[in-house]
Amino acid sequence: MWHLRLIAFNLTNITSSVTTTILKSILHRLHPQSNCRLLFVDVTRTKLRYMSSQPKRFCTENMTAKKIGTHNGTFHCDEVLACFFLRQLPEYKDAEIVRTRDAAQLAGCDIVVDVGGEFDPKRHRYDHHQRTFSETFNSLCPEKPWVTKLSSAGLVYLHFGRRLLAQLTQLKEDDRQLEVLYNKLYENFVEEVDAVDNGISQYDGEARYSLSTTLSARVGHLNPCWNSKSQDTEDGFRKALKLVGDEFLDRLEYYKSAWLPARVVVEEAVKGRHQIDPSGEVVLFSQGGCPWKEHLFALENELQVETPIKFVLYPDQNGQWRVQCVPAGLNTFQNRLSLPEEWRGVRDEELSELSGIKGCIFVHAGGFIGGNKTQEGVLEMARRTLQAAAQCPANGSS
Ligand SMILES: *[C@@H]1O[C@H](CO)[C@@H](O)[C@H](O)[C@H]1NC(C)=O
Ligand SMILES: *[C@@H]1O[C@H](CO)[C@@H](O)[C@H](O)[C@H]1NC(C)=O
Ligand SMILES: CC(=O)N[C@H]1CO[C@H](CO)[C@@H](O)[C@@H]1O
Repeated sequence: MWHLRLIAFNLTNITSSVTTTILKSILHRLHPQSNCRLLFVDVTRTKLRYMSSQPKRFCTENMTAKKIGTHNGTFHCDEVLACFFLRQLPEYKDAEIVRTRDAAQLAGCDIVVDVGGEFDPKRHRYDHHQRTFSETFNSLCPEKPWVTKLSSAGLVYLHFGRRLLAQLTQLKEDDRQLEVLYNKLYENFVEEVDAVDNGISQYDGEARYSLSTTLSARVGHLNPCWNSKSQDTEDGFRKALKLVGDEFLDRLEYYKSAWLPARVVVEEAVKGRHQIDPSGEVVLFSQGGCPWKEHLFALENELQVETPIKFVLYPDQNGQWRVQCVPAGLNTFQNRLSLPEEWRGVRDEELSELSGIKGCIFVHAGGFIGGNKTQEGVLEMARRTLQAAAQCPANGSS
């Protein structure tokens, strides 16, 4: 379906409802299925520029900048982020941000976020405050796992995020890498904004300490204080737009140029794991220091790895080798299989004697990481741990 936009000039003498009817019928005849929207230019303002040389005509070009509507008064991270996202798209690049609660002004906006009491993507209305609204990413896109109620930031991200990222990264919209980034930036940037705006706690119970430097908190601080002389929010809103924009772009840059390339390293290691050890429970990265945990969990799922991987081996900054245990989950210190209890906290010769593996350097007291001077050494440490666990299955995570 195509959108045809008509701009009518010089209509001051005709009442707008009559004009609307006439224009709609013309449009309908031009294309019966068209999704017609009429935009009237404020003739009193544009007269001088357009009227003198070009009297009475219909024009199918958008001669006015687009308008993004959002509420005025105190601003929050969600609508600031939503406005930033929209402004990255070609069609809203130079859009004016109209901050108001006036229904008539909002009706004249091309897109409205965080105000208006409506969620209707077809008409580009993205509010989440109405009682009837309970959408989450998962409810709108069942293939995605996130069940946090959406704010205007998440709503706009959900509908425009892929195009936004394609625009900012030059990746194609159907590129698998773009989808990975799309997921990552929802999970590690936008979801937090959605949750804070909707008043959803991270966990039950009382927090041990307060987090007062989140992006949402910092945006909040850009509002005028309750007792400031000026309650004007325009300047603060502009600062907030820059703050959230810079931070989003910075994060995107990191995920694109550092985090995503690590995925390639992990994927190769997972695919080649049987060449390291026939068990398939040990992977080796030829280069250390890359963020591997999340990728490993994601790739085990994607590549349908049946026996969970227990150890990763990689060189450290001194050219020695590390054996590190794969944790039981992303946010836990438990391991799928820890290095043997009797090796923990023991170093060098003593450890080599104890383990019967030459060149051992250390095993951390927590049992989650160890070192040997060579690749063969750390592999041997992993193998011995696997063998011990096979003989005594209870020696699992700790
Ligand atoms: C918001 O805008 C409306 C009209 O658009 C105005 O009446 C109201 O005073 C404004 N509120 C604040 C807090 O600026
Ligand atoms: C119409 O809108 C598009 C997208 O926002 C913009 O690139 C183009 O310059 C506009 N055309 C005119 C004549 O303003
Ligand atoms: C440098 C060094 O001695 N590395 C040792 C690490 O462990 C392996 C496996 O036992 C030994 O062969 C290496 O000599």
